Amino acid sequence: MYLVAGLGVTGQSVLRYFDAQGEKCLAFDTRETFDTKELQEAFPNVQFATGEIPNNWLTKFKTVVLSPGIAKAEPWVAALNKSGKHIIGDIELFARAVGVPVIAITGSNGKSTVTTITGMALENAGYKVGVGGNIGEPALDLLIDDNEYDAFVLELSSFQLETTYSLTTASSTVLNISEDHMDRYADIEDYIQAKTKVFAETELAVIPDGLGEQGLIHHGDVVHFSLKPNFIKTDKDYGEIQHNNQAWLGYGNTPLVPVSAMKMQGLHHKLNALAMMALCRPFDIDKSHFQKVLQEFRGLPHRTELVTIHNEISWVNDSKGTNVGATVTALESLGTETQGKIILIAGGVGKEADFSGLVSPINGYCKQVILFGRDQDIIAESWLSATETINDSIELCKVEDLTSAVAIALENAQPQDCVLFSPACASFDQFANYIKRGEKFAELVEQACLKHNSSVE
Ligand code: UMA
Ligand code: ADP
Repeated sequence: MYLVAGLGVTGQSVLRYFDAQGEKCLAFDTRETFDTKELQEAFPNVQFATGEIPNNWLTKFKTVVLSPGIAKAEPWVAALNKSGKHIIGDIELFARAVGVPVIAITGSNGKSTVTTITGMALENAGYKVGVGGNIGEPALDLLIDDNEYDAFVLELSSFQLETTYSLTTASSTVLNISEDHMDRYADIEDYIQAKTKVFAETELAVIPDGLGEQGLIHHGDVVHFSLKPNFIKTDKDYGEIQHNNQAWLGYGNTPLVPVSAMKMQGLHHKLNALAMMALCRPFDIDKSHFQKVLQEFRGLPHRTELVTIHNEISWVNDSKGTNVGATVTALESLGTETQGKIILIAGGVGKEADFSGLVSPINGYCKQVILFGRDQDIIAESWLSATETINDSIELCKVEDLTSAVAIALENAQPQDCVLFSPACASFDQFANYIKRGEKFAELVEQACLKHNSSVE
């Protein structure tokens, strides 16, 4: 028998999966206040508990299906493990049951974008593709829906990979590594180890230049991608190629997509596109499908998404910028195209990150930084004590919430400036998730601009 631990999006998908398989399970959530009534009605044969695992359950289950939000290091999980229980996650259950090729995508940033465009390219080429995992649709739900998929494209988090042991993939990637979730890992090496587990049983490892391959376990083929000049040496290198006096993305001496045709802008999206094309290599699809997707796809919502241009000021929502690396990318890609200066709004739950990496792009592109949310003091303090500190000319202010942050940005922004909301933090101190946070920002911006219009009239 299984114990399903954590009853959020993942845990509930596990319950549906076991129900569909006729598999018995017990279900548990550490939140004492969690109301199990609805779940009890939906799964009358499952026993539920909250707060603590009842003692008389301990002999009943052999395996714990752990939600990604619960750390394996939690004392009660570690104790179960020590007592001989197996600890697995939803992706392990998926791996044991799946019968068609899987593409797996992890990394610190760009996962959802690459997962989406990879799914689109295969779809465009005529495959029926299930796209899910950390991106939102739980992987197990894809296994039990009524579709007969030819392939799956999964976004996997380091948390999910920690509890996955037998996933075999047609291709997989770790897109990039920058610090994230340091509240869950002893150090960056520990985090890298969780991420690179994705290569363990892959037929094609898609590796960014500079990842550092020492200690990487992979038995399959390897391709690399990079935007460094003259990077391409063999057919297994993906990068930028000059063709007909134009820059193209491609591999070896095969150009696939002209850069000028891409809707998504910025160096990071060129890297995302290269990774996508390399991941599709085992499927041998025509370049016209890559071209179509990259010509049409504008990017996902809440990722450097333009909310509005008002009085020549652009307001950009990058609520999915939940770590330092993502915000650095957003500052660098918008900074080079903004004629004025950037006002950065950031803050929230810092996940014990090192925020000093933001100082240099802030000094390069910003005129003001507005911090809000739980860890604003920690962030400001880390900038003051960093080797390189924020220039005196840049105003640093701290406010309680996003409403005040938008009001201050509105007062200070001038024509040609860009107000960038890229928190570099998780949202759960003040919002349910990054989507709600991004929606709130867009709503506040619309209101602020309307108010500003009526005061000017
Ligand atoms: N819980 C406990 N005890 C704990 C912690 C959590 O019982 O100590 C319970 C909570 O009470 C809740 C459940 O576990 O009932 C929450 O589950 P969860 O935190 O594992 O999250 P899910 O709702 O299952 O959503 C997860 C991913 N969330 C996390 O990994 C934190 C979602 O990614 C993912 O979309 C979903 O599975 C489907 O696969 C979100 C995310 O923030 C977007 N991911 C992180 C990221 O992208 O950086 C990794
Ligand atoms: P993830 O699913 O890994 O969080 P997303 O595709 O949702 O990635 O993008 C999240 C943020 O990361 C975006 O807001 C963007 O600014 C940044 N980003 C996207 N792709 C890359 C990349 N290849 N390298 C660095 N940052 C990126």
